[in-house]
Amino acid sequence: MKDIIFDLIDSEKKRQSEGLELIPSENYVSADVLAAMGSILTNKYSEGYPSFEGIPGWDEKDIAEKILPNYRYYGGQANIDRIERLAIDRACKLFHADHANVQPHSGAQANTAVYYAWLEPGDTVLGMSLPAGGHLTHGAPVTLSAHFYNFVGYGVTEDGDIDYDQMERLAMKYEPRIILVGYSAFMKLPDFDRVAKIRDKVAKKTGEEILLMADMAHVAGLIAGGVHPNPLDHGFDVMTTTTHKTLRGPRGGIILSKGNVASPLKKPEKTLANIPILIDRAVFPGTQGGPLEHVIAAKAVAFGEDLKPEFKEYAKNVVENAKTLAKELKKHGFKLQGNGTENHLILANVKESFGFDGKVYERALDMVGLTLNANAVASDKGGAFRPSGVRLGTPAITTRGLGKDEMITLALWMKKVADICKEAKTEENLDKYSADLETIRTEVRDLALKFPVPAI
Ligand code: DSN
Repeated sequence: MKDIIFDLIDSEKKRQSEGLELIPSENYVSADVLAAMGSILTNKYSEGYPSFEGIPGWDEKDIAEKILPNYRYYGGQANIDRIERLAIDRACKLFHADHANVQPHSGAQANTAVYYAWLEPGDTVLGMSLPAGGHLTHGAPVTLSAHFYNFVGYGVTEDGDIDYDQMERLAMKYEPRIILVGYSAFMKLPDFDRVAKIRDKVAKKTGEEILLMADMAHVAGLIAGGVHPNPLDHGFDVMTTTTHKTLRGPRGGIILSKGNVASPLKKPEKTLANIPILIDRAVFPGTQGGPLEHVIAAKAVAFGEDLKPEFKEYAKNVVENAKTLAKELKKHGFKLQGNGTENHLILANVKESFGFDGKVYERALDMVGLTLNANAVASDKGGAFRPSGVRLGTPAITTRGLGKDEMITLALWMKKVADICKEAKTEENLDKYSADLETIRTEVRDLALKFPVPAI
């Protein structure tokens, strides 16, 4: 008998096909990425690494055919080594990195490994605070990162940009060992050069090396597509990212770095030049066991797709769609943090715009087939469970092929749903407006079905 799980997968296929995905951290993978992820590579154990050095002059065909040196703890690695090596090389090419560790199971694992590679317990990290748009793994009190390290948070200015002056003041005062630029709700292009100058100033004062780390999980695809600056081109030592957001790969993480690439067998001195080796050791055996080679294969396939010229067009369209959507929402009275967007993401303060909170709006939009998430805005008084805003973005709908006309329609639907929420005020009352919501639901479904989800 068919396992009920497969019925649920079919229901999820229907939900994805008939709705529009506006969560800015989600996307749709290609059939090839899906095939690699669902392959028999999941049967294999491969703790350790493939060749730890670059293979100068070797192209992808060489890697696929020649014997690679490796250090693994299991036999039978001939194919796995080549797959992982290709993932590493493609990632390095995409982001101009000297080294890539493609084994982290997630973005959180990637960040944890970088901290473990460079910090001692109690060391200070300067990162964006959570209410300003930072990420849980950047020192939120409930996380392991906050338990072991001392996080100091910088904020954003009125216009939604990083408060670089505050960052500099805090860096000079607390002398962090890592300065971290990264976020999950921020819509400006960061000034990486300015951050590098702040690092240099503090390093001059303390005489110590300070690691510059960028967590680019949200915008890695925009960097790969050439529409967002690359921190590794602007003095940063390390960049972490998930692979399933704008990169359109499988769920997972990677760590890219600049520096010497060499065997992770011998413990190197803790210097910035040795960061690639320190990171390899921190991922395995430091914080993870067996790598997920089926996922690494899918990462390699996705990176291959991201290196193609079509991906540049996709990245450009993601940003254009976000800008159009932001402009249309503003016309309808939505107040946006930063007054718009420079990337794929929009943060709308619905409480200030219309008087209801983000949770009511999230629920109402769910009822019409538009999926996004309630999110705190800077200096939010509503707390994590009743935030004042919603966060939305265009990576997934752009993959499906939606463009300018559809952004205008989308903003109009969002305004109609906001008008309903203004009257309903609470989630419980939304059922009273089910007929109005159903009319919009039908329109959303009709449009969504014209733009099929890839690989479904
Ligand atoms: N959960 C991700 C997001 O939605 O932004 C960040 O890890």
